[in-house]
Amino acid sequence: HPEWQYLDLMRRIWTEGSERRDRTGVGTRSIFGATLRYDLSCGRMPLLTTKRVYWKTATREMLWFLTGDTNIRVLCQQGVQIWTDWPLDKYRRETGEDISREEFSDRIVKSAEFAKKWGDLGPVYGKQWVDWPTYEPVGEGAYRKGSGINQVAQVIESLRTNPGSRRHIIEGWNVAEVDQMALPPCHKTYQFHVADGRLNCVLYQRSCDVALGLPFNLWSAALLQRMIAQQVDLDPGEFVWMGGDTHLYLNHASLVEEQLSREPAGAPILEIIGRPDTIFDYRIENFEVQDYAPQGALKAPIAV
Ligand code: DHF
Ligand code: TMP
Repeated sequence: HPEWQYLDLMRRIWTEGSERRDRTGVGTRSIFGATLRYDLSCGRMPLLTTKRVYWKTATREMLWFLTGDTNIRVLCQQGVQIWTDWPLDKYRRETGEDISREEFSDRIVKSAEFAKKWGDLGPVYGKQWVDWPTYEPVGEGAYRKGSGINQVAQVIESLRTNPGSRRHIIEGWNVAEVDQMALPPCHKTYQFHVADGRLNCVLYQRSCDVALGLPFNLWSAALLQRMIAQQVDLDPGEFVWMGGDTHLYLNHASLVEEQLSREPAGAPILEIIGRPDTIFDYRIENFEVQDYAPQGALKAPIAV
């Protein structure tokens, strides 16, 4: 079962990882450099069965990236709270107000003005993917903003017109702007590849929270690969995940021990209903998962 790769990685980090202090102060066990490979043929997806993964939440996040939006308001409106903790942390630090996550999210939804002031994550994934900033010289060392680059649209165009290219890349790591981001991109580089009529994808993730982030990241990247494959009329091929600092937070011990006592079972299938006109027209209703009977959800605190 392909999921043993995930469980083996988790076990290896937990038993052999180096203990390191990290930005959040929580502490991790970590290894540097890891690879996972999944065959996406016949609708198969890297969706974990040893715990329930909220694939609709991850899907809504991916669709939000594709709109270019970087404000959490649209996520909060859909009840998706996976990005709320970071703006909330900033709000608490800057105002000193002791506000719950629920109330903060409500205020983001109720007031466009509040959301504008407090809900933006900076130029994160969405912005870089579909509107990478450019600058044009206007003489005497001065520059003005040029029109942004839509990397996703360009990759789809290059896959159609020049499938043999080795330059099908979507890059999130804008060196000039990382310091304006609430979190610099973790899943930072996607590369696509066409061989034998199939679309393959490599994702490079510089930093990976194996217990909470990785289950979402695997699903989301494979989802992006499936949507792009549909748009360029190729079958989905292999998805290869590569991690840099691949870690488990020390406060995830009970999740890790419970999950490592479970065994994977079943092969969930993603069906894409219909064929939207462009990569930017997919809606949550276009996705249906079959044969997904996961074991129970596992809760753990997220390091902010
Ligand atoms: N920081 C850290 N420390 N780890 C992360 O995985 C992470 N991921 C981010 C932003 N910052 C991060 C964006 N993605 C959850 C999953 C993915 C995600 C953020 C949060 C999460 O909390 N998952 C829980 C709850 C899911 C839900 O609320 O629907 C889970 O049990 O999977
Ligand atoms: P860092 O910026 O100090 O590396 O912290 C980011 C943390 O968030 C780290 O634990 C990795 C985790 N993370 C994921 O695993 N996947 C994601 O998609 C995101 C946004 C973060």
